Amino acid sequence: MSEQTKALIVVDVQNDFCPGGSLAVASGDEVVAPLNELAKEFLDRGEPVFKTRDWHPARTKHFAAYGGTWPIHCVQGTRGAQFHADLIDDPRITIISKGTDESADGYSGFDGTNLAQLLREEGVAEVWVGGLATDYCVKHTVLDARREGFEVKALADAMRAVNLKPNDGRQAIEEMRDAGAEIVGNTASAFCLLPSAFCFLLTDYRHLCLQSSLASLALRSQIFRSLLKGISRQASFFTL
Ligand code: VGL
Ligand code: ZN
Repeated sequence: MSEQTKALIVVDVQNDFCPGGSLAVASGDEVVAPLNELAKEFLDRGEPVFKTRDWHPARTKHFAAYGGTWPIHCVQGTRGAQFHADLIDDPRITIISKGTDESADGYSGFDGTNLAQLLREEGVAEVWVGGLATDYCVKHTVLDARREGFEVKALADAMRAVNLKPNDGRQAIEEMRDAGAEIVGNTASAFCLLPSAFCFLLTDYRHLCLQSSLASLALRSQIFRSLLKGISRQASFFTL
């Protein structure tokens, strides 16, 4: 359990990436609850929380209409670019706008922003990253965080993939791990030989205990009992 200063980075939990949005990620809205929980814990401990937002000009080579890959999404000032209505909103959270350059994709929260500088100013050594989408903005944010010298925990339960190709999410997790990010949460169970429900339980348990560095034995056993009740819900792993 490291005691270095941590920050939480919540990547692009915006309407256009959630069900009903123009670039909807399957089950994208499922990241809201776990990220809200974590954000509250970070804020309670006085640790910094950042929310990035994809914040494109109306005309950018990022969009298929202008030679890029994607349908129009997250145009500055539109409803689609707003954060999901249930995502935590708090004056202590710093919003990082990215993807504002009309000649670049701007997937990473570090690309063309002052995020690295802000993290260093706050003495942050380790970032926890989740959000949307695993195979694009989360992945690029994680890889840049490693390049910038931060320790990274990638929150597998609190991210979802676009999966233009079916394995993209899985592959993105591998790339993040290869770059030195620690993958916490359910994805670890993909390499576990125990029956899957049991793996989910154990990886989730480990994850939750990691989250609460002060977790007493009593709190841990409480967490364990509540996880036992929630095993069936863990099937969401397969949609990652
Ligand atoms: C993203 C595709 C296009 C993301 C942003 O937030 O992952 N994906 N723009
Ligand atoms: Zn975009």
